[in-house]
Amino acid sequence: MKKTALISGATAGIGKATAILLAENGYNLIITGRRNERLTELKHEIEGATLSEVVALNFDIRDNAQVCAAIDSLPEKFKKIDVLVNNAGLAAGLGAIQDGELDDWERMIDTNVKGLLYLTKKVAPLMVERKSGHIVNIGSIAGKEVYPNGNVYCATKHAVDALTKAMRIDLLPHGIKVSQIAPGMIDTEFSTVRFHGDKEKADKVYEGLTPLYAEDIADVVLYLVTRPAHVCINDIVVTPLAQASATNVVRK
Ligand code: NDP
Ligand code: 8X3
Repeated sequence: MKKTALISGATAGIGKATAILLAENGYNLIITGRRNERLTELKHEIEGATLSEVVALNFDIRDNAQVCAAIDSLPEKFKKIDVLVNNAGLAAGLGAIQDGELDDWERMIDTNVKGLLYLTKKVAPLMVERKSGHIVNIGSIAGKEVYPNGNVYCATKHAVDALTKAMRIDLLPHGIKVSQIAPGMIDTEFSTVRFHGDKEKADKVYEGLTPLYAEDIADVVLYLVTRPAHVCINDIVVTPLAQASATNVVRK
C-alpha cells in the first residue's frame, strides 16, 4: 500500500519540489497552501505524471479553525498520514529590531511557529493512534545562528529548532520519528516574499554564487523518510558550497 505524505506550503519552492519527488517515489499526497489555483494545477500535474493520488487542501496555516476543518475534511484513507513535512513558512523584512514592522513580525510568528504548531497538533494524534509516523520540520540555518537584521525570522526558526527536539522527546514512546532540515540559501520565492515583492532586491541575494535549489532540499526529505525503520536522522544543516555559515558567503 502506498504511504501518504502531507506537505504544508506546496504551492512553491521546497514544498512543491518535495511533493513532486515524493509522488515520483510512490507516495500519495496531501498538499496545502493558500493559492488554490496553484494547488489544483500541481494536483493535476502530479496525478497526470505518476500513479499517486493527491488531495489539495486550501487553507491559511495561521488560522487554527481552517487547519482543523481541513484535516477533519480528509477522506479516512488520507488520515493515515505517514509523513508530515512542516514546510510552510516565510521571512518578512530584513532590518534592525528598532525599525521592525509589527505586521511583518506577526506574519512570521503566526506562520512559522503558530501555524506549524496548529498543523502538528492535528496530525500528531493521528500518528500516535497508529504508533507510526515521521515529522520533518523545515527549519533554517537562521535557527542555528542569528545574523544582522534577521532578528524575528531567526527567533521563529530557533523556535522550530527547539520544537523539533521537544517533539522528538514527547513522541519517542509512540514510535514516531521527528527530524529537522536546516537549509542555508535556496533560490525560491522566499527572498521575493521577504522583500515584499521586490524581485530585483531578491535576486541580489543569490548574485555571484550558485545557491541551493528547492529540489536539493526535496532530495534530503526523500533521504530522511526512506531510512530503515530503526533509523531516525535528527538534524541536517545544508548549505550551498558557497556558504559556510549564515554570514560567510563567497561570491564571484
Ligand atoms: P516559498 O516562498 O517558495 O514557499 C513558501 C510556501 O509556504 C508556499 O507554498 C506558501 O504558500 C506557503 N505559505 C506561506 N505562508 C502560508 C500561510 N499563511 N498559510 C499556508 N501556507 C503558507 O519559500 P521556500 O520554499 O524557500 O520556503 C519553505 C520553507 O523553507 C519556509 O519555512 C522557509 O522559512 C524555509 N527556508 C527557506 C530557505 C530559503 O533560502 N529559501 C532557507 C531555509 C529555510 P501560499 O503562499 O500559497 O500560502
Ligand atoms: C532562509 C535562509 O539565511 O535567509 O531561512 O535566513 S536565511
